[in-house]
Amino acid sequence: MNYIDLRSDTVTKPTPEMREAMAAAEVGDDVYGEDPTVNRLQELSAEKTGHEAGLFVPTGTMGNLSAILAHCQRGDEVILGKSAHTYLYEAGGLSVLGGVHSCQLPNQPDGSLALDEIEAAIRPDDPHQPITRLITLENTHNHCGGTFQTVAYMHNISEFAHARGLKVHLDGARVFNAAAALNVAVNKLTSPMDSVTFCLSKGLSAPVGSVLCGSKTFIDRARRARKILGGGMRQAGVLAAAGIIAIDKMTSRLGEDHLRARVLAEGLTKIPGIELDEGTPATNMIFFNLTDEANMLANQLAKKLKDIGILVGVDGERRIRLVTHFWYKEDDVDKTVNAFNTILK
Ligand code: TLP
Repeated sequence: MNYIDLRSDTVTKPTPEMREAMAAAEVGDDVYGEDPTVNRLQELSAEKTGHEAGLFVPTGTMGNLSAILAHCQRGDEVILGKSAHTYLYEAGGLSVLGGVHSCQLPNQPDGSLALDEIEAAIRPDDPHQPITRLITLENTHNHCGGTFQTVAYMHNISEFAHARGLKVHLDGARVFNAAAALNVAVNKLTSPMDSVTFCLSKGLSAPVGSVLCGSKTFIDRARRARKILGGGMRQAGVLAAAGIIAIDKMTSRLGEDHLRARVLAEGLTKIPGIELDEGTPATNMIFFNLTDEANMLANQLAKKLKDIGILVGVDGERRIRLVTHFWYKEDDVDKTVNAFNTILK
């Protein structure tokens, strides 16, 4: 069956143009720094995000972990959100492999961390306690609903952190979605950060890869961390070629995914048993709960939808996540609303 797949934007397959570029890519051994296509992707990424250097990594998870390992020593502490992807869904890599402690603060509804709560969490100079070293943010914020934080916030937190001798890393897996929602160049959000990871393989449709950006000295340390994690790739230019197209051609169209999410959400509001989160969708994610009226749980609904060709993300007993992306087309919106209607009415 040809499924309409709303489970995630990670399901996006490469575009025909990407496949052509991958086949034609000039390659070399990237561990020797000799892959011209990887080098081009890294330079382009650094330029876009307003940083000195970039590092191509296989996944967002490895980008975030390489960043944490490059910023922190064993026994250091990272302040991050309770709902952060790095805290919830990266298998605790920072503690498992880095010996880095985490301090989790509640996320605000837009995914941000409150500065007064960060202030209160910063450790005193005391040998009983870990050393606060890094703040990690997420923008857009996945678990908070694909919400975005503003340019002013990114500047404020960076100034706040630097005044206290701390660094800030951004998990910007979908930071181009945040930039599209705010209608600003992405560097407005990323340049105040000490480092940023963004993903090529989510809404931007590349098959594999993320890029970590920061200063030259930071990226030198992160390259060593990537090697430790087994992420030193060889002729990775075949992948980077798709990444270059992801940045050049796919970032400017993300607003379409946001619009499609809004139209889909409007259709869903009228269906009994569906209670959309307030303000959803902020970008390309729709979150909702099933009420008693639905008379079924999220996994039961997901199974029924699958039987008629629609895949959705189950995010809790009664909670569903839908993510729009390049391969979710205009026609699919009506088909999706009709499918929900058929099952829930
Ligand atoms: N998110 C995936 C799942 O892991 C939940 C998804 O379907 O949304 N940061 C953020 C904010 C992410 O959403 C993800 C992936 C990552 C990092 C990790 O990226 P990968 O999967 O490339 O390691």
